Amino acid sequence: PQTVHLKDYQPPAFLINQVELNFKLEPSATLVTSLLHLQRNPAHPDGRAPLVLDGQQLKLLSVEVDGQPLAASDYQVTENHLTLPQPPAEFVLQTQVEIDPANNTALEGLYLSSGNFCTQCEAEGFRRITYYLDRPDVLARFTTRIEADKEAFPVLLSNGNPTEKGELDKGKHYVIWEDPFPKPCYLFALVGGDLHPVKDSYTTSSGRKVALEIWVEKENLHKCDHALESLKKAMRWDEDTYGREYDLDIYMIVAVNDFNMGAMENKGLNIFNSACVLADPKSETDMAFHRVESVVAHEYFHNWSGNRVTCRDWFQLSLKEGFTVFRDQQFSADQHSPAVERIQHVALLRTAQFAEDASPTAHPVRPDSYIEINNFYTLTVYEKGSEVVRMLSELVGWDTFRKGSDLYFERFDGQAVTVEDFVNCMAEVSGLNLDQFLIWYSQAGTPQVKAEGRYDAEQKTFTLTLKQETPPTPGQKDKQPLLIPIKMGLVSRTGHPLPLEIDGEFHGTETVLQLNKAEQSFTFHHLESEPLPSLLRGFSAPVKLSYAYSKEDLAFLLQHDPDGFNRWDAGQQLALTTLQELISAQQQGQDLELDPLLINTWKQLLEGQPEDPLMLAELLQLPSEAYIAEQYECVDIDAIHIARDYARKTLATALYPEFLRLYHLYTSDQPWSAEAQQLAARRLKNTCLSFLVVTDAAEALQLAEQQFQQADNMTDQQAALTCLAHAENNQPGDAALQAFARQWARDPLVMDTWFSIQVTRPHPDALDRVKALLEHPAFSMKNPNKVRAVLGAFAGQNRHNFHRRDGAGYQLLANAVIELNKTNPQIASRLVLPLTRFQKLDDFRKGKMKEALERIQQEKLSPDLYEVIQKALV
Ligand code: DPP
Ligand code: ZN
Repeated sequence: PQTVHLKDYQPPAFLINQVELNFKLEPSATLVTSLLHLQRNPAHPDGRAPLVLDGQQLKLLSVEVDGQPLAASDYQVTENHLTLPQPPAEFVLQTQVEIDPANNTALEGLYLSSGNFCTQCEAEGFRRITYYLDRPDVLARFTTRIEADKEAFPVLLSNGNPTEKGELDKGKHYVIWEDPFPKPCYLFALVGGDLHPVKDSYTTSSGRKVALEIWVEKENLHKCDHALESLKKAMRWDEDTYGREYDLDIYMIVAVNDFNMGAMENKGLNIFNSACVLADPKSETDMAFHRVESVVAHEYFHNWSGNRVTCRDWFQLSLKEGFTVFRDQQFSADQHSPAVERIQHVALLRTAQFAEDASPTAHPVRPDSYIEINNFYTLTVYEKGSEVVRMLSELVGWDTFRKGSDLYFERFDGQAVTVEDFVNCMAEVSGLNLDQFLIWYSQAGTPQVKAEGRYDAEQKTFTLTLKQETPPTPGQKDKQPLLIPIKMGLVSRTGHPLPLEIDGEFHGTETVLQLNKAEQSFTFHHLESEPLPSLLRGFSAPVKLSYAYSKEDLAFLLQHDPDGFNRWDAGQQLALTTLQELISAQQQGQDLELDPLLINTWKQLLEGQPEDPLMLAELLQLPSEAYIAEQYECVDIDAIHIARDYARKTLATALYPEFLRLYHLYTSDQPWSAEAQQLAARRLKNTCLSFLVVTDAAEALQLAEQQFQQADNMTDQQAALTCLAHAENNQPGDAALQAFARQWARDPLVMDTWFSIQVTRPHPDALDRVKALLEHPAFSMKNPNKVRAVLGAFAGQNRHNFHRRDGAGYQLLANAVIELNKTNPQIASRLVLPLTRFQKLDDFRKGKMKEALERIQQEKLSPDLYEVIQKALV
């Protein structure tokens, strides 16, 4: 496999102005005829360069130039290319190919999902449909004619507007679609199938009426309302917040069951994993509702950040993804609790993304090389990329950021651009020099910031010293200091925010320090007594910040920090410190004893009438095993699990009456509603239930059983089922699981959660259950959602069982990866990642993991898997 480097970028030798595609859809032999209006690109250095088109797994039937068939000697065909050595400067190329959607298990290009035709072209799937310049900087106008059997495929969709349709002989029909906006081929989409629409319309701020359509299988028609409402909210929000209006007359979303990603922002025709569009309260949880809303918004926002302005090359992927994730996070914060939204994003970032940034597959937000671009749709490109955009917005301020974004969209509309183009817009409107800031895009690894505070009682000053260091990552030994915005304040020991005076300048009670050297000090004046610093408010930079707080300080900040995010984080640090003491005790063979400070702090949280029940539910989450592991250079899987489990049980036992009181307080017999208060009540109540049940009290199990049977919504039903199925005594859980499977056997999305609940069972029988579930009739290796629900959830969320000392968890995953390597390389390459995270484990487990990887390496690997395994085993 070949490595592609950012530094080798060259503009394309040819441009394509116009594309006319003609599809004759047949499951095993679809005919694709393509007419490309080509012309030499004056920006290319070599005016005599050959035309090299990308194409994979295509059966080439004919090639014509300006209507004249070419002889076989006039072109070359290889596994990946069709080359015309001496083409004219401007001409029309017609190719005809045959493809086999029915056997396309990779789910890239044109494939069948539940009998319906659909496409996935990002990043490089279009080359599996026809010969083309499959790169994002070639933008063309597309006309698409689709022909198919009318009975089997009554609905035929593509990008843009439908311009013509009609009946043909032999029960066939056709539709022609025209997309007026030039686009790269990764945004092409086609759908053909027996689908049904839910329709609505939206009037834009300038008064244009847009038809909205969600296309699903008949049995899912009742699950579309939430996506439709979310779409309308997102359209309004983007007008209000970014001044961006939708541009076509129609916006369509199609739900498909087999999909590698969450969803895809094809121009005017989004294709979605059904898990990210369908939602009904009876069968989907509040979390699923939230996911649908945010993914619908995300894909909609791409219409500007991605489609109207796109990426020059795939190294710039974060240009559209980081910015769009930032936009969808802002949107969610505006719809819900901003602090809780922030908490949940940060929790994901600093477990999973930080782990990625410290792993063999670590890469900068803008990678500088890749073998398979599909391997770079990562948390680093998406989530860290979004953090980088967030820092920019903090540095220049929202109003200026908005000006910069307007400038970016105006200046680059219809173009394929780079990260520098975006950052330069921000520099231009703000007048700031952002050269150092750009290092965030090119330097991998999570920066560590050590903070130290010194109070001088005589001078009445507090000096904060900040040191930054980024650990080496593969291929990047030496790191440069970054520009790190540290939002902070000082809190008095009586719990009041203090005015900040630095070098005679007043900053109110909150400021953003700009750390841009390896070490820097900031001195605050006129402080009558020693303050407590509240640092990195709102998680203002994606760094690991440490400060030597005492546990009492943390308990104090948990109560008094004016920043909601930092209150939560103080609670997390308090719990973490307490858990780390238990872990040490466990490692030294001592008896475990939970610090009463944590119990008392939680007791205070649980007393009285909670001000913010949603936030309280967040405060009651103990740090995950993955986040605890992040704190160690050498990770003790078993001690972490035992300590956390012990802490949970001890808290649950000590605070049983408090949890029970709140459980009842927030249990109501009102019917389900999506309203915020109810949503918060469900979350808090179910958090309490999970603590009650770990005590194994008969009363608690009964409450869970009762809730399981009586729930009128999936949030409550699933929460109760999880409690029962994760209880040590497996009897009530197994009975509930059976009942649940009978109730929901016909709903594949609900069955996904049924699988996940079982494979995340924290007891030693989990692995055997996974093995049995892989044989279950509802499981299929061909369906990515099922693979994620069983194997992904087991390896990712059942850490200590996946890391069993006998290596059986590793072997199980390796077997699945070997199988998927042959059918769906993208999914195989994702699934293998947990096996590559052995750096901080004990030698014994390391050995077992490497053994599993080496066994996979014996196979004939796809480029996807080759790249990951080779990085892991260097
Ligand atoms: N479907 C992916 C996303 O929207 C890739 N563009 O992020
Ligand atoms: Zn995206």
